[in-house]
Amino acid sequence: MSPEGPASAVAHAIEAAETVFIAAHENPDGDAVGSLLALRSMLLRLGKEVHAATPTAPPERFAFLESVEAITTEAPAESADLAIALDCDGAGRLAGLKNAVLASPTVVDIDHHRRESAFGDIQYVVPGAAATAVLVAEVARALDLQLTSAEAMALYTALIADTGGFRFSNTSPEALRLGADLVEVGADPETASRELFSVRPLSAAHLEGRALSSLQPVNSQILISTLSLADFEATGALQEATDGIIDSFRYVTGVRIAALLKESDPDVWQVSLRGNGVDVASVASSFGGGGHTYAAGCTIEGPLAVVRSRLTEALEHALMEAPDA
Ligand SMILES: [Mn+2]
Repeated sequence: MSPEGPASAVAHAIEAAETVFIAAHENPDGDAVGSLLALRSMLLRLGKEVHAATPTAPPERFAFLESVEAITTEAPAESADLAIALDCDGAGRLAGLKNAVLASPTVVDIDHHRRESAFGDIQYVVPGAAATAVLVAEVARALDLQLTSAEAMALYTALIADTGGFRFSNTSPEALRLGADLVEVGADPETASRELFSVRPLSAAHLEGRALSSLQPVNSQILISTLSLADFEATGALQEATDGIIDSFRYVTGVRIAALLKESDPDVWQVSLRGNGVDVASVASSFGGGGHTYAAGCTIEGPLAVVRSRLTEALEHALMEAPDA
């Protein structure tokens, strides 16, 4: 690692490369897409040949971001000089792109998730950072690049995605200062918040209605909502329409753990967890998932009743371990 710190080490690796493959995690969220687009634009301005990809395509909601259509789901035909993975808590999150990323002569891991081990030759992993976007902004600084308004918009979108619009506990002075800097160089906060958090099809509103009517308390502190494939079929909503639904019941009075189970394939349940002062990352990782202390996720397979009871047991255990509210 260079003595100036990991952002400079990343900058040097970028300067030394001609071709760069940048990738973010599957089911890319705002931080993944925004960080990827900003870094892509920065690299293009430096004259690099850039290939930007996510293992699964960015959701339609990100269409307002410039050049989002340039993100492919394919690995580059030829190995790039440098590969940079963004916002991945482990190389496994690169799914189908993992081998192509790891095949590059130099691999950089830029991320802010809490996890066991980093990967790659250069690790710029700061679990305390509010978003990967914060680290990408540091790389811009290390490269001496002034951000364009499109880059600022992409990073601002990433920042509000991971801080819930500057509402979550990761809303640090650093995150707020970066937000201000990004608005100063052209990010549009109203458009970013509206497109990211509010605009949605009617089918998504109907799906949220089903999620809320299915709310079942396990006890006074654990609340579980379930959306089956039948719910998606009946409403016509897409899988990604569940974004944000869990936050609409997370703060029901007295609740310390909220869980949303959504069926992505028959008997395959994508579990989102939110803890109010309760570590849910450990629950997610016990099922092979991961995430942040108070916002994590995992996949559990099996019939709903079995999945629910396994999850409930783990959640009750996490609650027992947690400090009193
Ligand atoms: Mn992130």
